[in-house]
Amino acid sequence: MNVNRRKFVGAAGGAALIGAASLRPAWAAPQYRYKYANNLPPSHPMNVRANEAAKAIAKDTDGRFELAIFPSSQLGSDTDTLSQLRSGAVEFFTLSGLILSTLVPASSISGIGFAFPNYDAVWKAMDGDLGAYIRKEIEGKGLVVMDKIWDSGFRQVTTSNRPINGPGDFKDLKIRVPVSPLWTSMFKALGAAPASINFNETYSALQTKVVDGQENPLAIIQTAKLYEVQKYCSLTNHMWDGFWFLSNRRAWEKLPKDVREVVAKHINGAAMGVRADVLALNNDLQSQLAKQGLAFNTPEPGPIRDALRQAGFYKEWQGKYGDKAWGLLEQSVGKLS
Ligand code: X2X
Repeated sequence: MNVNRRKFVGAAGGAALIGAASLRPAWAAPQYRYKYANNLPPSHPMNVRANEAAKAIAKDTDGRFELAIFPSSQLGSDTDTLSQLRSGAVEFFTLSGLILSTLVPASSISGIGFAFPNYDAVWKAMDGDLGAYIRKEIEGKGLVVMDKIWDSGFRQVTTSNRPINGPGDFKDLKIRVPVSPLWTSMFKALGAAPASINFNETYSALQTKVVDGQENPLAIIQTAKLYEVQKYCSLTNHMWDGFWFLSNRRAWEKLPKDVREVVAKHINGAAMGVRADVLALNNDLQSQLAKQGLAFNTPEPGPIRDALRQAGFYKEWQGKYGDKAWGLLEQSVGKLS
């Protein structure tokens, strides 16, 4: 009896030294269950890669941390979800830097029209000094942001009534844009009539002809089935867009350091997966979307860009962002205005 008892105490004492985590039975509920909200359908690489990350995080934290994913704006529009993120009702959210600019003005600079000629320039800026500057501004507003921005892609214009062959075709076009001053400003500068509408209301706004057009990367036009309610797709590549993976600060700081490291590692890993997936999709989807009924054309970007310049678009936004931020952008892409 005595021997057994001593053995038992010894074993338990030893286990206690190893730490509570390793004593967690496999069936125990997660200690942390954090909600991750986003605006895209489950089939978009964003959600495919987030699901992979969630599995890897559960495994590497021995089930202590669960990433509960809510795609398709299930928890609310982007505008609502940003408020919920700030209050802590939602712990994680991926949001376009352009929409985030309603809180962090500098974060829309990556969406300046025709700023990035290609992906090399995008990653040089966003994984480099410009991205670091924007992340600092985001942290300054009390949010936590992961290092690697998730790719959305270069954006293309779709409409139900006409192709865009040159800047003149934007005249009075009723086009849905996300809720962001930069987007509105850019399409006004092109002579269009932009309407700010959250993504979760975009399909129905197109279907009911509240607006005639919208603009998004092909991977979103495909996965959100926007081709069902649009006829033309003009490959304007007029701006690049990406999603910052954001966290509520209190929720993030509540996590033990080892859990934080595992989460950050797999979230940044997912970002790199999304970049590869979106690149492949945006290259491959044109023929599929053409079969689904979209009529494609490729306008010259030069005249559209000139129209922006003549409208004073670049000068205006350079003034808003200030010379420091503008200089960091031009460091990656060359002179813009
Ligand atoms: O709202 C959009 O168009 C989308 C899905 O591209 C963004 O999140 C900016």
